[in-house]
Amino acid sequence: MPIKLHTNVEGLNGELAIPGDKSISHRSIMFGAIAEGETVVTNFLLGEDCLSTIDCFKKMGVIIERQEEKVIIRGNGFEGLNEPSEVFDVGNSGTTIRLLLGILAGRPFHSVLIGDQSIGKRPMTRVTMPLQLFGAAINGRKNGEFTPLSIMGGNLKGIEYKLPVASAQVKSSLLFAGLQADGTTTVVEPVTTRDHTERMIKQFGGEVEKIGTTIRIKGGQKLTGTSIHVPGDISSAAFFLAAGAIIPESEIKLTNVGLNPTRTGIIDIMKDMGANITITQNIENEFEPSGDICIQSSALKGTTIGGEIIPRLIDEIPIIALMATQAEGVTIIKDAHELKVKETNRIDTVVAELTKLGAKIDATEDGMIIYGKSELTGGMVSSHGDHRIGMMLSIAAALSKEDVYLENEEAIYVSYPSFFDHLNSLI
Ligand code: SPQ
Repeated sequence: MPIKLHTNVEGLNGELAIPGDKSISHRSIMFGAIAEGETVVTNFLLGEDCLSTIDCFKKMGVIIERQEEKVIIRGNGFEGLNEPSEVFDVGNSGTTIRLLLGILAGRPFHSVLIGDQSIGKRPMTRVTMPLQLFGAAINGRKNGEFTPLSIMGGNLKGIEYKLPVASAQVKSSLLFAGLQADGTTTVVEPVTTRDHTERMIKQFGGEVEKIGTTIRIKGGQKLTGTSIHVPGDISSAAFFLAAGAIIPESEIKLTNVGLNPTRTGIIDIMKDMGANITITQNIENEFEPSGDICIQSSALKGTTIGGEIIPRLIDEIPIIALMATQAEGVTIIKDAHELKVKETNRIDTVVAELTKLGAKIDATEDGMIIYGKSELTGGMVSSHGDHRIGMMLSIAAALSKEDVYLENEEAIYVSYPSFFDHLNSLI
């Protein structure tokens, strides 16, 4: 059943504590499980994707206790992972399946991985092919490209690998395999991507060397359990940053948001577009920087987004596209082919759904062109099962004077279960 969204909103005002970062939450469980001793995670994201990660590690016998957003993992090293008697179901989570494959690549047992319909369409050869070079045996539908996948790991040898696509998931998967391989593994990225895995290796007492876009890791390292405080997810904050910028008479404060420089492309672009944004950095934290962000509505202008900034804002492109519909002039988004292989083809879904609401927007081969400023109208829109599309459309509806209905709103719960409560609290 479609839900009726809030429309004709006259200003969003108030303060929000943004829930924990999804990328960091996944990794905290994975590293907690392969480290030795107890890991305590606070402000863990209770989104469905991260709960899928917990479920997979429980199936390998790892003891994981959860009290609300606090999670305790009792790790016993890589050797503490046992052959699962059940299939791993990663649900909608690309991060879970790709990073888990890197861990399983080094384990001398058999496992099978499946996910939902969207996962069944996402490319896996980008991970399975280099993991096979390490020595893992992996099979899957269409020559290993799609789920269901099966893997038999063990006896890995370090590799040198140049990533053909800028992907933090592929890089992280190879680093997990590298930790279990004989010798050194070298991964070269075409462009720097989010570095939460590298930061977390150090937080767990491991070593990883990074020179420019080259990352080296030695196999056989022992990691030790630690404490992880997960900062708020800047990709979730992005919906309220954009809403605050484009809904007139808005003023919103977002507290304790992750400000890792590999994730803050949205802030750079918003400043470039003329957004009234103020950041107060928390006391410098070597693990993951964070701070408070204030946004006030202001006039925006179009811009061009492409090149090295793309991996720093890849998940924010749907909401940036909406912002661009409210900016004066043309916005061009290019070099963003990767959007085609996310939970949906995000070039197609953004263009189709915003067009339904009256935006002027064209799809291109590697992005989109948005012509501002357009008045948004009512209609029936769909998340297409993609959380970021669902949240973007909920903010778009707030600008419309007519009724807007959203199909498949439940997709939002994979990364932001309290999204609608937070939106309502600002109206
Ligand atoms: O986990 P999933 O489904 O791949 O989630 C997405 C998202 O929008 O939340 C992508 F669709 O985020 C990815 C991100 O796009 C999370 C991620 C990570 O945690 O390492 C890295 C990015 O993907 P990639 O393919 O560029 O490595």
